[in-house]
This record gives sequence, C-alpha cells and structure tokens, in this order.
Amino acid sequence: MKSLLHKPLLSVVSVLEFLVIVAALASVSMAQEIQGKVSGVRAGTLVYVDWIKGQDYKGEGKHVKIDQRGMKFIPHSLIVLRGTTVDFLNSDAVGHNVYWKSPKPNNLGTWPQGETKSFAFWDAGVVTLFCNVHPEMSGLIYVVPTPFYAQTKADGSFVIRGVPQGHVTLRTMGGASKSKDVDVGGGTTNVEF
Ligand SMILES: [Cu+2]
Repeated sequence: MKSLLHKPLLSVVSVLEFLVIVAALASVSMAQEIQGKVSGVRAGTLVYVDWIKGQDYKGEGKHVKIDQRGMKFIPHSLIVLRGTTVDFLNSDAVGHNVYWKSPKPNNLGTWPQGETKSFAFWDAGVVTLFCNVHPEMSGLIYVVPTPFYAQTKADGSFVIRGVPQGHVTLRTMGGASKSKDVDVGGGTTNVEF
C-alpha cells in the first residue's frame, strides 16, 4: 500500500485500465446478431439489412479490384457497400469490355491489357457484368446499402453480426426476393422467413 501511495499516477492508470476492460466486456455481451433461416433460396443467397433510418453507410473511398484474366471476371462475384469503387483491370492480351444492364445500365468501354477503369457503385442491387467482346464472360457485384449482411448456407441459415438495435428490414438479393421486418434487441434475435 505504501508504494501505491507514493505513486498516485500509477493507481489512477490502473483504475482507468480496469474501466476500459469492464467497458470492453460489457460491449461484447451487448453485441447484437440476427440468426436466421430463409426458406426456398439457394445456398449463397445474400441476406442483408436494408437502409437504417438516420444512418448513411457508404464505402466511399474504398477500392476493390476485379481482374479480367483468362477470359474471366476474377473474382466472379463480389459484395460491396454502396459507394465502393471497383477497379476493373484487364490482364489479358486481348481487349475486354465491361457493361451491365441493371440496376442502371452502363458501359465503361473497351480497354487493352494492363489498363484499369474504375467505377463507384452507389445503387444497391445486383449488377451482372458482361463483356461485349466475349459473350461467354460474366461476373456479379452485389451492392449493399449497409455493412450488415451474410450469405446463406445450404440449409438457408445465416448469421449477421453487429446489427444496431431497433427496427430493421431484412432482404435477400439475387434469386428470390424476400423480405422480413425484424426488431433487433440485445444479444441474438432469431428470425425465419
Ligand atoms: Cu472480354
């Protein structure tokens, strides 16, 4: 005790550290997740939390790459938060084009090996990528409005972690279009739809 009295600063730091640990433990126990099951959808269906009132989630400034290599879009599919920029690189010795028809049609043009064209995706939805030089090429970008999403397993189950408490709408993207309103509380919220 005597040594502590001589080092009051140390004891203050210790108290602060203790409070930080307590706060960390409390936040872990309050972590929210939606645990659910969607029926009638194929494995890998995207389940996401739709717009949350008063929140503006965006991937602005974030870049991800899709490579056109070996006559394929690589990766074949991507999930990005709205506002994210996709850098389309052509790694093949032939010219490749990138265009899509929905949610809003666009054609980025055709460019040669080693060059990149970028596009920021702001409209939520499924973007099916095509190359008008090679009709056999296709790719997928899922643009989501919030960072809360998961892909279903073979049995339709999914877990979405870190969802803010409150009333939210779950939706599916790609294939069947289903939705479900959910009241997210503390801990785990179970849902089936
Ligand atoms: Cu091509």
